[in-house]
Amino acid sequence: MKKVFTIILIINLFIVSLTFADSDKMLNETNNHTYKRIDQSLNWNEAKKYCESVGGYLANVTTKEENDFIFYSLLNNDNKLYWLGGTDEKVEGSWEWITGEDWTYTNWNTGEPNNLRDEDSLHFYGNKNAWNDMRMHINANFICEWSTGVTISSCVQMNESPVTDATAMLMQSGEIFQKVPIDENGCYIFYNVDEDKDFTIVIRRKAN
Ligand SMILES: [Ca+2]
Ligand SMILES: [Ca+2]
Ligand SMILES: [Ca+2]
Repeated sequence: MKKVFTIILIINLFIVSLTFADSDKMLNETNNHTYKRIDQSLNWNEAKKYCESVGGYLANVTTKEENDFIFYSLLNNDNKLYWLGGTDEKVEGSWEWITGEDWTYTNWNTGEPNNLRDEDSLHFYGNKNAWNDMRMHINANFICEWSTGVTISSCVQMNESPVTDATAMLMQSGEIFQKVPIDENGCYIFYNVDEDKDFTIVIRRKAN
């Protein structure tokens, strides 16, 4: 009886290790950004948070070169789906990258985006060099990206709660460089901050 149990355990361990076979962190020499394929099945918001927790962001694909690097160097020609950092959650049909980079290059599959039953987040097909919009709560694997800039992630403590009506602003020479909402936990994230420049972070809360 003990022998049988041992064999089953080994088989189970083998399956688990196959499921979590993330790629290596790969450097794209044309933009000096690094990327990693994460083979964990998470919904879009969880995948976004995962990348941020390791100092990066859900990949933003702004050129054909970057798109093809991800498809040919990181994806496995499998039938899985891979989240990218694009969304039209705020305004239906108005797609944007989570880093605020310009939404100009696209690689939609034929007939996409079709917003079928309210699809607001972007994924790559593992076996087709094309994108599709999919509902945010569906679980998929994903691609994290790291740029040469630093990502600043922080949470603010305010006396009163909630803090969801607040905005964090990255200011330089009196001008706003990035503006991001503060989430339900009081946290904000600035992407691709140039660490050689002085900057100030201003938390602004809407007046009641
Ligand atoms: Ca990118
Ligand atoms: Ca949509
Ligand atoms: Ca779709």
